Amino acid sequence: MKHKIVSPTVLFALSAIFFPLAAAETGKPNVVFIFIDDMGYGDIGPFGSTKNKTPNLDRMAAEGMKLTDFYVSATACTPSRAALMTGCYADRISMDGRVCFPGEARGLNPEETTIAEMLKAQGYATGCFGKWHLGDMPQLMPLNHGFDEYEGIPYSNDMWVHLQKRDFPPLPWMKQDKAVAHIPDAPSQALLIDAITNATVDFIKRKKDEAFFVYMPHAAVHLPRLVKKEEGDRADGDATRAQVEAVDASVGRVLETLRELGIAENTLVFFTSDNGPAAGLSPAPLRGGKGGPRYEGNMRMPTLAWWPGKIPAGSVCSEIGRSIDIFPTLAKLCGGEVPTDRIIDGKDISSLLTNPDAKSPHSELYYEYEGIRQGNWKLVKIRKASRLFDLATDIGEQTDIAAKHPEKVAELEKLLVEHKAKVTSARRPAGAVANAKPILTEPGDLPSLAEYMGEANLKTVGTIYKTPPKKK
Ligand SMILES: [Ca+2]
Repeated sequence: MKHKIVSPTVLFALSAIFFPLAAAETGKPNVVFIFIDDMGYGDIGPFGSTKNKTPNLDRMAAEGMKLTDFYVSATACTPSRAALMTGCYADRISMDGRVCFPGEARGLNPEETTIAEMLKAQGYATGCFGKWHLGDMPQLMPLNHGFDEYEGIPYSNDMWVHLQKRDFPPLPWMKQDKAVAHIPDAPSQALLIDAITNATVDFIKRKKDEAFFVYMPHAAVHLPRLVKKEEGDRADGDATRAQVEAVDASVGRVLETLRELGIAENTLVFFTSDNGPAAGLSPAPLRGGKGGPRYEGNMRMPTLAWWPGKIPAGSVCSEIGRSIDIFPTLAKLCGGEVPTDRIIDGKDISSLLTNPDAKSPHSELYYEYEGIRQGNWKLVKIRKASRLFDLATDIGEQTDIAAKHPEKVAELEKLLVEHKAKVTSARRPAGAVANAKPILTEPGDLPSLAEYMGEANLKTVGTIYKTPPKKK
């Protein structure tokens, strides 16, 4: 049994299990958090893309808020997700560094408290639909981290049989704790966006009369990028553009479902990405990409928040917000409790969403241990050397002004060293599971996801291999 934090709201939570109340009746908002994989700052219309057509995200921004200075806490899937789920730096909970692999013993520690557990204690129905990637052993999966329902892939869609030079087990499509299909082919990859959206919409429809939390981590736009032929055709055969546009359509379906059910005004929807852009995607006008040095484009994400009637329509927030702030922010908005028996790094930024004059609680922002922002000063470490930029005049981090401002460099370096010392001196362990093994060793009689969805003959556009396009 997992340790549960005893709270005065337990009675309420228990009563909510037997007498579920719609969000409108409880005064607590529903929450849908949409987390895209590897999408860059410049990939959607509201953030300046002219290549990708994203009418649904354009509308979401027009009806809600664009957050221009919202950051994730890491530059790869696993640490970024661990930080979001717990409100803690990935390093704090030993989920930094490399990503989780199939059948690995390591994952998000069940002793940590996730957003789902925090909201479940408040009577929320909780669902996770999409790519988890915080450990694939049962003890580490969503059902043991506060989610009532789970459907999706347990780790990245490139950890599959077609990734050359690696011997991966069959990639399962999970429903609750069982593999119900697997992903061996292009049609199954091309259906991931639909499958995740179908599960999300179905959950929202079933839970419309309760307060609910949906975590929707899309597998897109991570390589391999495969799309349905009609999606590819609409994007002139460009599978990357087609995937971004399919993600846009998915967001449109979710928002339309909320409108049709009459619960839009009581639902907070976030849209952001888990790290900087992978090959073929865009950080514009920022510098950076997935992994690599901590330039803005590596960790500043295209972020939207939508809550009709609560978040001012067409608003722009340029205050610093962080993915680790989502946990305490939702605790504030939904009446939940932030654990007090351990360090939680995130801070409540709920006022930024509803008050145009609100200021960020962050005087400094840290890019893991490789960078720091203070106001418009940005220091980034490149092979141990410090580069300094003025983001007010140089958002693309092109002109290093470290030599002109040695005192600012010294001040920021000192803060960065102190930050690292503070986090590393109070790290908690990752989860570790004995006798870890892959979920599937052979597909056996399992259908492919395409067969499972009745689309075995689906035509696709894109390539099944991971090999990224050559840089121009
Ligand atoms: Ca990612």
